[in-house]
Amino acid sequence: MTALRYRRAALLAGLAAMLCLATVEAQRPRRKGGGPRPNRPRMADTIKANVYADNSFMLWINGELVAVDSIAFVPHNAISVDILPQYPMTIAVMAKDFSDEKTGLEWNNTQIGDGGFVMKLGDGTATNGEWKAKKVFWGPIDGDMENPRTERIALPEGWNQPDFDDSDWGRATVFTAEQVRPQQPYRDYDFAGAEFIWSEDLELDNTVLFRYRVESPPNR
Ligand SMILES: [Ca+2]
Ligand SMILES: [Ca+2]
Repeated sequence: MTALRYRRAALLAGLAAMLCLATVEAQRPRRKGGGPRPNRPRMADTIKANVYADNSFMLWINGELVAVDSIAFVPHNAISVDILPQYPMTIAVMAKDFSDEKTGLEWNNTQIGDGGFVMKLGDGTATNGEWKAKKVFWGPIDGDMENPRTERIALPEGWNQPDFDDSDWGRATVFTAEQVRPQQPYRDYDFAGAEFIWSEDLELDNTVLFRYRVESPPNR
């Protein structure tokens, strides 16, 4: 091969390589606005949230609804969902003891039912007396089953959002498992270290809001 031929062949090979690189580059998916690709959340980044409520609940994480108890009344089911934690993390829960809207009673107005809520996250966060609680529906007032009356207050605006000011809410009251008497699904999931909470009255407070803020991953 002459020197000229050799240089021409090298030039062609170089051009082909550049063309190939350009094609690969053109095929690479691009993000709008360019810039480095953000780290996509992976399943490995998620943690389990185990939740049990007597009788039902809705759960918001950082202002987004992530779980709704699919069975409103009986049986009391436990739910385990994957959530993507981002800290600081605000947990907001609406928990409901099943009760008639007008009387606060259950089972065709024949008895006063009780509530109870427990939750444990894979990062170690668990319900306890540090959580904030606010009752928004309660009755029968004074436990009066002869003349049952209930009271309800409007949900505070933005109560389930991270920036909501819950400083005037009280702390949750802790109850023992013996008091709440959870059904079997409670024992099918890991709730070790988590405590049953409610507002002050396990029987008469029927709809309760909870809030808890996790500043950083407790396990790390
Ligand atoms: Ca009740
Ligand atoms: Ca109940």
